Amino acid sequence: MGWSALASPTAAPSGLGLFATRRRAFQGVRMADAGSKSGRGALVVLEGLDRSGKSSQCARLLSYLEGQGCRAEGWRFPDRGTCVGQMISAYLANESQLDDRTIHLLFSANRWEKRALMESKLLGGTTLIVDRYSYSGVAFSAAKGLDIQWCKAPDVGLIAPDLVIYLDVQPEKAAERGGYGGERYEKIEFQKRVADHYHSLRDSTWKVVDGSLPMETVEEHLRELATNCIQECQEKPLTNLTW
Ligand code: NYM
Ligand code: MG
Repeated sequence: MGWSALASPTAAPSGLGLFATRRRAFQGVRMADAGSKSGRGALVVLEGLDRSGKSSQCARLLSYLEGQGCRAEGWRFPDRGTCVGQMISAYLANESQLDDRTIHLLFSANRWEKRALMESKLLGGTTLIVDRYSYSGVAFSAAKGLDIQWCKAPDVGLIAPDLVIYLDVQPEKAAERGGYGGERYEKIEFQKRVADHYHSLRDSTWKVVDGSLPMETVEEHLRELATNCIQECQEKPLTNLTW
């Protein structure tokens, strides 16, 4: 409700001119990266409702960055490849039942088990484009009625993102996009509550992109945001999430 969208049809970047500027800026990133051992990677997080386009945009952004010679990896949470991730996956597929607080803590544990690797990748100069992070953890669990402060607590001490991009799509619109996949939480009434919680989690540092714009327009905004972020945080220390 009333989020000021960064990307609107009237505010769309003016095509090639702006993009050429960004491209030059990005070459600056590469040169600085090559010349300085201390240049770290950026932690860029995409958040949004189910079917908001995050996964497609993460993939597009990643291949763009790689094409620019930037060392980058695509990550996602939940990471279903770990033992904890498999428990989460079974729960989401309705193959197992878990208490609401238990599954919340498993989602958090799934981020904690990747924290050390995340830190070493970032410090080693690799940018991580991450599809969902702690904000999903809080928004989805709080939408079930769990206390927000309780939901935030287990993620204190994870690495703080350098950039959070929220792909803003109305729950009704998201539901129209090829339907939901049948996993737990993929119901419009639930997604509306999730959207309300995302709204209250958001602070002034978040970049909200109108996810209902054409894919290419969204992609261009993400390129610009990520490029700026990578450039700006190279010399900044990593910080921990404190909420
Ligand atoms: N989800 C995701 C949570 O409930 N808590 C979390 O901490 C995270 C990371 O899992 N509906 C929910 C959001 C999604 C579902 O995510 C699976 P995806 O991006 O569809 O694989
Ligand atoms: Mg999903």
